[in-house]
Amino acid sequence: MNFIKTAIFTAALFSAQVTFAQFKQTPLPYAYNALEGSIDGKTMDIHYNKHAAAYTANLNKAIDGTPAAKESIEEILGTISKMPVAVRNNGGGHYNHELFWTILTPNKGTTPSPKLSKAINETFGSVDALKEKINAAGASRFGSGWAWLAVDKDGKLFVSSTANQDNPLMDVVTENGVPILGLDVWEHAYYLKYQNKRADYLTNIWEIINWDEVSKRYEKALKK
Ligand code: MN3
Repeated sequence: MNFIKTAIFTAALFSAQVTFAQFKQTPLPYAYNALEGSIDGKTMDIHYNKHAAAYTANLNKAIDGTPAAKESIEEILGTISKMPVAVRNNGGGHYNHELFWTILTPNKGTTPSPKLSKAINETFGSVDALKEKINAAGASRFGSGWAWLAVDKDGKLFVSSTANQDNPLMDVVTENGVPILGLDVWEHAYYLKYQNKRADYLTNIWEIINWDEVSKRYEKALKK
């Protein structure tokens, strides 16, 4: 009898979890230790399975039974000023990490597409100048946050930084646009390997940037 009760309870609990799991984590497209040299395997494991997983789960809880449960993540973030703070923090956390995993790769030596390369050179002078600008934005972010390369409504590239889990899609930030590259500068992204040396983490991460993915996102952002 107890067994049956437990089985029914477990089934009910499982189906309840499934019904409100609106957003899911995309499987990591490489092994946890594939980025060693720039980011260690233990950091990737904890970052993906604990930190990022919690944002996704808590976003689903925060929107359960609300109109936001039927919206895309981009729609939610675009009207975030009208949402509870839990949706802002966890919705941003979900979106930002889903982007972050894809713009990293173990395949070293990818380069910006000719079109993105031209836009980078016109806007920042060179890819190296862009890296410096993003790293400066990330290094000077006090506390936790992100450094971004994004495309504004006129199709122009810009670099910005946001606090906590905010991002350029949100209607609460001053520099709005579509992010195409985002660097996580929360301590949880680098502390095990780098401790207080955020600048070293930011230097080494360029070895594993997936320029193919950033270029794809650039093309997509231009069409919006
Ligand atoms: Mn993070």
